Amino acid sequence: MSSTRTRSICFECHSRCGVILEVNDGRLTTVKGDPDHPHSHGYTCPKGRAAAEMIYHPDRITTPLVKVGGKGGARFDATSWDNALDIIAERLLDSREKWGAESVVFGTGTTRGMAPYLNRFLTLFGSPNFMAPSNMSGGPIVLGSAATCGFGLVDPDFANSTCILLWAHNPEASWPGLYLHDLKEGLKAGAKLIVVDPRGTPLAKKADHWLKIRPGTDVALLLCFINVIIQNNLYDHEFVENWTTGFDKLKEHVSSYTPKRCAEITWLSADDIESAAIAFAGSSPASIGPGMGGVCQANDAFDLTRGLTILSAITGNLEARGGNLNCVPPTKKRSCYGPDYSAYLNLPREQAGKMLGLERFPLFGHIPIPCPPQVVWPAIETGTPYPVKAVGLFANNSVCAYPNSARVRTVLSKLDFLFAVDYYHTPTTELADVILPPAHWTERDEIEDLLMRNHVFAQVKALDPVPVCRDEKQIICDLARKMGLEGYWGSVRETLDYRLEPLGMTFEELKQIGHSAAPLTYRGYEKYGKFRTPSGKVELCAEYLAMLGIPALPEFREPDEGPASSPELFKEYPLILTTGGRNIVYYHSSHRNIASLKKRSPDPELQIHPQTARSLGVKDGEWVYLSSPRGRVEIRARYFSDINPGVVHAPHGYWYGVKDGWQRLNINMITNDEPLCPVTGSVPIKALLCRIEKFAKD
Ligand SMILES: Nc1nc2c(c(=O)[nH]1)N[C@H]1C(S)=C(S)[C@@H](COP(=O)(O)OP(=O)(O)OC[C@H]3O[C@@H](n4cnc5c(=O)[nH]c(N)nc54)[C@H](O)[C@@H]3O)O[C@H]1N2
Ligand SMILES: Nc1nc2c(c(=O)[nH]1)N[C@H]1C(S)=C(S)[C@@H](COP(=O)(O)OP(=O)(O)OC[C@H]3O[C@@H](n4cnc5c(=O)[nH]c(N)nc54)[C@H](O)[C@@H]3O)O[C@H]1N2
Ligand code: SF4
Ligand SMILES: [Mo]
Repeated sequence: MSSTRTRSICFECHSRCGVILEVNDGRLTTVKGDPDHPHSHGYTCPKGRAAAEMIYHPDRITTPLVKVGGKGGARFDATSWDNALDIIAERLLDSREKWGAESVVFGTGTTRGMAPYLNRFLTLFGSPNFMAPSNMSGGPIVLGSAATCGFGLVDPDFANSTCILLWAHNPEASWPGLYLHDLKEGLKAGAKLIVVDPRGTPLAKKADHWLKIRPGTDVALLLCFINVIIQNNLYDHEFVENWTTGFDKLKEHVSSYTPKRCAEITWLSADDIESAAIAFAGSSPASIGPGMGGVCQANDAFDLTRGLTILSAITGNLEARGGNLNCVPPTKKRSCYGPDYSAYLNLPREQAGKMLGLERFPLFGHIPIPCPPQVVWPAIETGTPYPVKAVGLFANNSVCAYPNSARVRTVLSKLDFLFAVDYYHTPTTELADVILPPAHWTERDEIEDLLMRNHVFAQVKALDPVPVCRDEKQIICDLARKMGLEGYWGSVRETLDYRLEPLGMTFEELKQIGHSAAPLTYRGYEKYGKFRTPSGKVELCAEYLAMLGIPALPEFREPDEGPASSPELFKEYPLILTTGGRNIVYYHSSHRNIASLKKRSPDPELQIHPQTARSLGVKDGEWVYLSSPRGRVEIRARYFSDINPGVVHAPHGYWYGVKDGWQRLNINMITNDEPLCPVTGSVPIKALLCRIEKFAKD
């Protein structure tokens, strides 16, 4: 028997834990934690440990497939790679010929590594349209903080902090491998913990201050925090004086957000708000862990992420040890979303200017993020501002992942051509004309530098792909060759070596050492004499934004659907709905077919206060309908006391194992894809209205 142990990193979620992959006779047998990994320190979760179940799952797609019987057909036939890629090449070239290169969109879901390769492909092909859910994920943080201080507020230094503020962030479920070790180190050393979350997560319940906020009112709370800090003279005078602009305007702007007023808006108590704000500003250094879900899925996501950056700045924590760091991976401009690839930045100006969403969200022109799916839909539906006819989706289950699923499904069905790359059949691949089977992460080489602080890691192939699955980088290299895209890489090795060039290292060399880190820098602005913003300072009041039609100061707006802004609707739908709090055993709609994971969380469960449930005659564990003005889904009520009686929480991603599950169990059937945040295009899926209807289910 031949056995190997390969050190790699897990790609089942963003944490990218270090793992040791044990392979016996060519089959993956065990996934163990790598104790030497600098972030995860040996940690693994059930998803990572279930990798073998995923690879050898009977549902895995193991051959390219083409749809039989035209668009509406339900059957797929096996075909060769050559034929499948020929079809795709022909259809994409045909679309470019008839409608222009911009009529072709490539999309990914949450990052599974393909962004640089797809962007480079699009650049050579001529389309500026790379679509991803960044607008409801990391995009608003990047836009809000980069617009304020020139870098993304994504690297809290929890381990060295004396106060940790988790704002809409539950890393125990969502980022255990990346943040938990440091978080625990910080808490062990005595750091205070503040959690802003409508739900009593285990971390919230452990916190010194848990602010059980009304969903969607975060900006009001943040402006009040800033007000309290200024009024109590707890801000960092020296930093504010030397490194910020517009402090007086900010001071004036937040002055009306008194704890009393803010308490009414947020359903918190004035004392709790005040004491949490004072605890944060009174501790130095203090760090902020901004969630991506709660913070980036709101109509005022930009104001919220700007506000968080301002909070960090005026308390002197930006780029401070124990505060929020400015980390650059060693790959620099060739990092995952680096400017060396971006189709938007590398296309000729006129073609780049056609990027969908650019007109509506002009800040994207300065801080590029991918096209939000919601701006691609009208181009498919009505040809506005121009027709999109062909889409390729890599690792994305649009139908279940994106709000207003019914619309998403109709939109994708209207395309002339759709191809999808996925391990398994999903409600999205069902709509495709061609499906391609990718290699699993254990079956491929890759590098990872996104959100890895100042590191780049080698993901190392531990076994050959299940026949005839193929590394997606190879798929895209093959497609580029067939389409005659000159200048595209010829092989996987070339793509990786290119990305590693700034390190002066090849992939073979990185593989030997596992990872490489750039030096950490603190207060880099002192060395450079400026922040990377138009004024060179932290833009507390960002006058330059006004030129793009964006308010210079963060503003609170009530969620568009809610007791304050739609009181009539509130009478019919009297509960506030927040969705998508993460579940450790699943990644979005993925993993639903994996038995060891499914048994831990078989059904979608609505977290509801027992008092509310009882008043509706709903028992713990009972199946009910959850309705919104957009429709209804089936869900199991689960009593949960650590939530406001007026608020319920529903998970996302359920669809598998039930006939028409994408309609019946998928919460995005009742979420909304409008109105979008006017600056970031974020979607309002954390603060909606709903009601519960009884039904009997056997
Ligand atoms: N209501 C609600 N909806 C939400 C959210 C929420 O909080 N609430 N969160 C949103 C957020 S933040 C995001 S980022 C999106 C995520 O949306 P998606 O990224 O689309 O997430 P998934 O549903 O996991 O779909 C990914 C698909 O990729 C496949 N896959 C996994 N790994 C690979 C791979 O390596 N290669 C290929 N080709 N395929 C692979 C999986 O089998 C799965 O079918 O969902 C969003 N949806
Ligand atoms: N296991 C697992 N891990 C994941 C994912 C996954 O699907 N599964 N998805 C990954 C992706 S793509 C993303 S973007 C990240 C998201 O990462 P995070 O944003 O950290 O997601 P959560 O851990 O769910 O934390 C969000 C918290 O916000 C709270 N919340 C809901 N509404 C509001 C509100 O209006 N205000 C405030 N203050 N809080 C609110 C929720 O109750 C929840 O506890 O997770 C990543 N990690
Ligand atoms: S937390 Fe789990 S799924 Fe995510 S990288 Fe670590 S082991 Fe993999
Ligand atoms: Mo995300």
